[in-house]
Amino acid sequence: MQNGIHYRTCHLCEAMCGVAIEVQKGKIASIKGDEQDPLSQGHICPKAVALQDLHEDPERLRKPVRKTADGWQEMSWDEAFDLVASRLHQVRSEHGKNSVGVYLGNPNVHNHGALMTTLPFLRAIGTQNRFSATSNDQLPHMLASLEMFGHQILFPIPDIDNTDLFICIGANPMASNGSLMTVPDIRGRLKALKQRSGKLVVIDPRRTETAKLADEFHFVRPGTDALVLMAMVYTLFDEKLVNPGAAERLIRDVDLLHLACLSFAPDAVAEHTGLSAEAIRQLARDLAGTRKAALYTRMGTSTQAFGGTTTWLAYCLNILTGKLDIPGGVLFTQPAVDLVALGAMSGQSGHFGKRHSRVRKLPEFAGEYPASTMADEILTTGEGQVRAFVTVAGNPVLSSPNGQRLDQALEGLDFMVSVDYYLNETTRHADVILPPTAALERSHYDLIFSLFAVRNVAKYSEALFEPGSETRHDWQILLELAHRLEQARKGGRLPWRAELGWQAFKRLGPDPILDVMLRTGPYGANLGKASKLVQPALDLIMGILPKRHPLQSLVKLSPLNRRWQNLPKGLSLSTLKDYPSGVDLGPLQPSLPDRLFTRDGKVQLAPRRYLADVERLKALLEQPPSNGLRLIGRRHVRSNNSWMHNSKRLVKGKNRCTLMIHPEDAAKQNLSDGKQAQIFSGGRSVVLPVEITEDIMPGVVSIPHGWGHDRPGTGQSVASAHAGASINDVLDDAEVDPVSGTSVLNGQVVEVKVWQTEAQREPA
Ligand SMILES: Nc1nc2c(c(=O)[nH]1)N[C@H]1C(S)=C(S)[C@@H](COP(=O)(O)OP(=O)(O)OC[C@H]3O[C@@H](n4cnc5c(=O)[nH]c(N)nc54)[C@H](O)[C@@H]3O)O[C@H]1N2
Ligand SMILES: Nc1nc2c(c(=O)[nH]1)N[C@H]1C(S)=C(S)[C@@H](COP(=O)(O)OP(=O)(O)OC[C@H]3O[C@@H](n4cnc5c(=O)[nH]c(N)nc54)[C@H](O)[C@@H]3O)O[C@H]1N2
Ligand code: SF4
Ligand SMILES: [Mo]
Repeated sequence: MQNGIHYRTCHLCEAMCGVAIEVQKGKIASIKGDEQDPLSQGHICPKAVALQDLHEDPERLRKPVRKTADGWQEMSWDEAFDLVASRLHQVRSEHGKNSVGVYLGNPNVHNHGALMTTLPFLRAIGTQNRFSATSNDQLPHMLASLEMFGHQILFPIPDIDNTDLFICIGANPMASNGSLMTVPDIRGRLKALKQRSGKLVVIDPRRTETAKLADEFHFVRPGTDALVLMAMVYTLFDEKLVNPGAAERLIRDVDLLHLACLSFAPDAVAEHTGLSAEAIRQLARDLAGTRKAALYTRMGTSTQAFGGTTTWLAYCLNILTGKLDIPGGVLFTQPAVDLVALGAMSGQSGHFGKRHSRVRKLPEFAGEYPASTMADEILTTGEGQVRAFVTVAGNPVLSSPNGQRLDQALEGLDFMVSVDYYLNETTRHADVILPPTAALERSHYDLIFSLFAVRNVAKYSEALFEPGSETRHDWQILLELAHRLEQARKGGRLPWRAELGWQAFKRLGPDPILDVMLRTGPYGANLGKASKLVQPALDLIMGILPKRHPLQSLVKLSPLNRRWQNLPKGLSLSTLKDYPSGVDLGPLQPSLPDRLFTRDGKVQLAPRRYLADVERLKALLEQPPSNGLRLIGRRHVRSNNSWMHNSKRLVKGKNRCTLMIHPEDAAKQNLSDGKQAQIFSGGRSVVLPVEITEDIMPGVVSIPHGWGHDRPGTGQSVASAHAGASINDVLDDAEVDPVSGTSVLNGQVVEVKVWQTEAQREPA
């Protein structure tokens, strides 16, 4: 593009804000919010302008590079693909397919091309040693969705625009812009909540940016939310407030949940949690007594010792009080590309614990082992040891617990390749780095985040800049590697039919597939008058067929789905191109029982694996509340996980990578503001400046994640100049939530002391 305004979706976080990028003479002149975007209506956060920094960053890799004795050397794509495929194949031939490990990072889910080629790529590698950011993140939500609703990506989304009570636990959307709740302009939406006399309640160990807007705020001790939620369940039964409303006939095992909560009266849990018994009872009463209400939990309650059970209980509370599937409560979305229905149709609604990891016997989830055990699988010798590794859009050295151990593990590999455009803490261990095109050089459609949006919307953005002839998209890289690996395994050319498939995808790319998905999706082809004839016949057939017949799901997924007939039809790639700011498909709507994928068509309120965890929760009650300091994480609106710190505009200003500590705890250790503190756990430690604040609960300290850019051999000079330290260098990878296998990133016990330099410790 030479001159003009380009409309697209910002792909940096989950909020899907519409941006208007002004281009002059082939360069970005400005980036503003797109007022016409139906979801974000002009809102953007400070990160949006960094889209330009990312695009123009001279340190962003643009050609494949190989590590040599004389440093990194550029190579051609053909050489790079040959080298990578032959080395991976060699390791696989010598040591078996599980000797290759793969880690998929977060930006993959913001990239429809990469998403469509991940499966063939993983299949071609054939390993069981797969890992991703999921187990450092939303796994407990996926597990609860799978166990309770029968589908791992069917999430109940808070209808924040219509609710009258929003209870936000372990999430800070004012910094994160929401997660498993795509909600641009959370500030505006919370303001609107107040204007209609609604109420915001926040429960968090830190008085966060979101808490500062709350009508009611409670400190909670890290890792004890499950006690609070159990006591709320107890109160509902005790005070006869259970009323699932219309969903009642769809729920099973209410009595089992009742039995499970009996040991958790508010008076029994209060001291452990930091909330008073009366506050807990009142929360339960408010939730039950407000018709339109939504209780929402996220990172702080998911990546902690009771991540699985806490997330389950949060879902239960919404169900017991009749919030599931009602406007203003929590609802399932109906996106234009319905990955939920597509997944179910192809038998991919999810699985858990089908096999266990070699070293620590941790359960797989959706075919992946917990990221916490990545280093074990690389470092522990024996049959099945990981000797070659692939990372795609991930920086696990900074994002997974015990990063330094992972650092060592990656350094000892026989071969490593990273698909990434930065030379960072993880990719510096690679033998070859394959850099994809920049985001503005490719088209964009949010396959995943449309599933979480607080309104149904669809938006397609074309590439803003022509990719250079020497660059490759993520999907091209993954597809090419997959193809070569398949060929290597088969010892030559593939059968012609298979070959034809590869060639077709290579030529066409992901967008024609997206087009087919849109056209055959619930807002797809407009049948016009024909539907008058087709529909009654179809209704008859559907009435006769068993509920779980494949044809049922096919119709539900398709434009024949009656529920959506009053909405605009005829979505395709070309219609979306006519609406560059996106198409509004309306507010979230009730969808039960159609949208349930459980075997008996019911919501499972008390799955066994959660009931089995109740004993562990009881044991927590028997321990005295610990007096060690509990370490938690945090996010800041000008940062994005580990990879946006090379933008000067984002890192400028005061250092945000600090240790937050309450004045009482600081005094005990003689720490003062700005002084360096050392944070210990096991043999691990980091050093950070102290930030004393009353906003954090006594007994709790906080460090943001994604920092620690002082490791040698990286190629991000701005990030290195604002290095900070990595919280994951302190966190123990041995701690996982036993229910789900999720890493415990919040609530581990640490010690904090004044940092004594070597010189101070041993005076000469
Ligand atoms: N202690 C602690 N740890 C955490 C968290 C926490 O709260 N506390 N949060 C966790 C969460 S929620 C997440 S999602 C993870 C994130 O963890 P990861 O996904 O491992 O890491 P990111 O920091 O997102 O790094 C993304 C990488 O992808 C590269 N990249 C960016 N865009 C693209 C692209 O389009 N294509 C390709 N090929 N590469 C790209 C970047 O250069 C960078 O190397 O961190 C987790 N770790
Ligand atoms: N600016 C910015 N935005 C982002 C990201 C980013 O790095 N920066 N990352 C994106 C990603 S990948 C994700 S997954 C989302 C995450 O989005 P959020 O879930 O909103 O993430 P956080 O801001 O980390 O909020 C977690 C909160 O949990 C609290 N907490 C910690 N431990 C506990 C506990 O035991 N109990 C309770 N109740 N609370 C606890 C913390 O104090 C913190 O306020 O954000 C996304 N958006
Ligand atoms: S909140 Fe910021 S980073 Fe997230 S999508 Fe919107 S503009 Fe982009
Ligand atoms: Mo995440």
